[in-house]
Amino acid sequence: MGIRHWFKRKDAQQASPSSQSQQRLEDGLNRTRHRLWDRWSRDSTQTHRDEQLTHWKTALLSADVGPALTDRIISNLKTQLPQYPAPDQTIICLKNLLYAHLEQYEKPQIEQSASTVCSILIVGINGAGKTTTIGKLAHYFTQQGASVLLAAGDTYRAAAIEQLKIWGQRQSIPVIAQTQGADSASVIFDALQAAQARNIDVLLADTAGRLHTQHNLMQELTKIKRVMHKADSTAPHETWLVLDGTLGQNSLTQAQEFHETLNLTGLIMTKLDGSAQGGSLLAITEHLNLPIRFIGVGEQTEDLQVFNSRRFIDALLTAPP
Ligand SMILES: Nc1nc2c(ncn2[C@@H]2O[C@H](COP(=O)(O)OP(=O)(O)O)[C@@H](O)[C@H]2O)c(=O)[nH]1
Ligand SMILES: [Mg+2]
Repeated sequence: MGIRHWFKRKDAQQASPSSQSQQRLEDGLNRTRHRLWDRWSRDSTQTHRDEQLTHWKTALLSADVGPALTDRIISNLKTQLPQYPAPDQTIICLKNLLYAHLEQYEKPQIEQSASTVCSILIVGINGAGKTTTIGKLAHYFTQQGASVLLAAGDTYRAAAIEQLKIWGQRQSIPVIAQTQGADSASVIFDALQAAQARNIDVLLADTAGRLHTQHNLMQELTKIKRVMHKADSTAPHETWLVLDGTLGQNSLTQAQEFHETLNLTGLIMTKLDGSAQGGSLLAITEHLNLPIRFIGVGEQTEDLQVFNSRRFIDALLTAPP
């Protein structure tokens, strides 16, 4: 019985970034980069360390990195830098500290027996980007050589079912759906059984958006997990929360509550292309201690990237044009 390493298959597309996708990441993070780099001058070689650090402190806070992490980074910089560091030295030091922080939240692998369907449950609030992300993930896994099946578990709106079907049709990927108002857990249960019968590699299950404060709707998600478990005692293998990057750290409480109820195994942050607060990704990882699996940097199929901490920091700390 083999073990699957979805993100590291030998025959898969190389995970190492092309310069094109790094460019896309930089472009996506443009707003956050402007926040970080605003008023920074590379020519200020004679600027005292403290003055440079005042700049970076304000910059990190305005990019929503959060006060606790920002303070820690700044006080570490203070001990590491000479009194008059070259601005580039400051940036290299800053990058290294941020790498060290973020690296631990990178987990680019799912390890699982190859004989079972890898079932991934996608949850989050309305409009976070769940359905779109599932469409992009379907593409990603297909590129990795996996067969994929989608479950239209958002049964609240007919449009949501339709939206997922369109993603499926575009990529010739089967979608298991019922009609609007159907029981979400039973749609996902049927889909999991279908995936087992068809020997599918990856099941991606969509769910309706909900707020962490809506108790009954949160309970519905635990029911979905329970029902999946009936079809496969190891399912769901992953439960990923999709976070809207434009909300910055405002997502924190929401994420904590989802984690408490569902025991999440990862996060996906979307809309980093529309956010000036991409730094919140750093703060949120720290508070939740959960890996970031993917990030979304646009609405197209290819605007989803396996999260790579170094690439993310490099893109953030590349001055905007
Ligand atoms: N700019 C941008 N828009 C996104 C991204 N991901 C999703 N969206 C858009 O966000 C909106 C809501 O997405 P949807 O998948 O329907 O959210 P859901 O309610 O969580 O399923 C749609 O207009 C998507 O095109 C992203 O990474 N970047
Ligand atoms: Mg949706």
